[in-house]
Amino acid sequence: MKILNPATGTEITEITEDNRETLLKKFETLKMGLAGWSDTGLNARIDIVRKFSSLLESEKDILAKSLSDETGKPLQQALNEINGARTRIKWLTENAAQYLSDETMTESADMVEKISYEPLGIVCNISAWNYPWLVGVNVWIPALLAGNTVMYKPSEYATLTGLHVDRLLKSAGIPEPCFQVAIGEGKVGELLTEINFNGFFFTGSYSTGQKIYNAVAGRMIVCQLELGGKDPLYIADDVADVNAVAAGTADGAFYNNGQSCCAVERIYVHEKLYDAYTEAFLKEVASYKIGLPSEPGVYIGAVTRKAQIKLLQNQVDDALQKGATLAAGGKKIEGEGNYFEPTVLLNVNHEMNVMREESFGPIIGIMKVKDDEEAIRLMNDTEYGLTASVYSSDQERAQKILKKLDVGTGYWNCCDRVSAAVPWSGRHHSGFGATLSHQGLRAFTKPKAWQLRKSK
Ligand code: TXE
Repeated sequence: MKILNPATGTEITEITEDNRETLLKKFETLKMGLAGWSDTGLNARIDIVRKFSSLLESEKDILAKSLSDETGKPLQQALNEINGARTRIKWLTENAAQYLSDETMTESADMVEKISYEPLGIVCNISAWNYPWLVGVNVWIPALLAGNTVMYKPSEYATLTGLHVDRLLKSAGIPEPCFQVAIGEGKVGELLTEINFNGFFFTGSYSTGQKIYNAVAGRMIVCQLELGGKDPLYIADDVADVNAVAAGTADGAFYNNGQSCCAVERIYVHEKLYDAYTEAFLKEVASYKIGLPSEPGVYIGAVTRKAQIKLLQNQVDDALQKGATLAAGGKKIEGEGNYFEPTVLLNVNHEMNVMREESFGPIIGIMKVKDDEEAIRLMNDTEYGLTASVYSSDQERAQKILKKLDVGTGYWNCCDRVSAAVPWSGRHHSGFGATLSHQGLRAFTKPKAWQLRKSK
């Protein structure tokens, strides 16, 4: 398998993909590691994971460069990702003892009722490329803390990062048979779904999530899916500082080239502020530096997958054909690498694909609405349900709107952010199950109820 640099189109290296035989061998290895790892005390596991986090700190420049080279992400954003991964690991390690230890629920003179959290066993994590460190940490860190062994399949667009993960986990003290990496494209993922894992944790697109869910459905095992989104954002008519809000929300749409599961994908603006907001938004977008990910100050790097350029162009063409106005960008940037201009479409509506299909790129539609009710109706008009955001100076008004939205995360005066302290979960085509928070720690366990009578 060739690893290409999406910013230059050049080959970085070539790596041998796994096949059915090598995957089965790795699975057998993980089986051998399970008993020893789950018997290792929780405190010892936490110590190893903390060591891993300090290795990330000491190698962050090497890791960021490698991530930037294989995904086209600006170097600074790659560094931010590694720092962000360390913040998540900190929360998970600080809270693991509280949420993974036995809990006594009732205790009387002769009876104790408690819960213990046992590892699921050997779990498989098939993962995405857009934030390989962050979405990876969400899964393999709590899985390992809880005593599972893990098969990690990084995306074929983040293979080098996957190999760094493996190397650094082992350097930190994770025993060889407790963590294995599966290398390859979609067909390797497909082969993994045929293997008898005790749980599947997938991060990626809706269509692949659906295939994986179908493939493992008959086996009565845990299957958790973190999928895409078409996340809406509403600007109410009472925001105080339109310029600051326009800059912050443009960042929510264009950071990482819009390739974030919780990127702002459609914007609704109250008619009273529409002109002022769009003017400030366009000014902000015009200020973005586009260029090689390694160049200082670059904000828009390369789009990771070449095929996405065609999807973005189709969305623009479809919108223009149906009456949208092109206010910025609109096409591929000619030359080496997968570059697409940061694109803003106005006068959009829900007949257009750009307001309904995930774009996963540097493109946004902005639509005028007359009141909160119209905004709520349009924000809910989607097959996805990951996040939604409301900007208003009135918390009560914002929360009233957010309560009516069928999403896993509601943001007030912020967007495109993930915190380890609260669950990360989708609804509908955005998937189900949760990572992060206490729920995400326990997602890799099966509860055992203990009913213990002290005397007969
Ligand atoms: O997904 P793909 P990508 C979402 C994001 C977007 C998608 C982008 O919104 O929709 O992920 O990630 C493997 N059987 N999120 O392009 O193509 C493939 O090799 C088994 C959501 O990577 O679905 C890769 O390793 N596996 C999010 C992985 O599946 C298969 C956070 C994902 O590939 C397979 C981040 C098959 N048939 C991104 N085909 C959230 N909600 O938290 C491919 N794969």
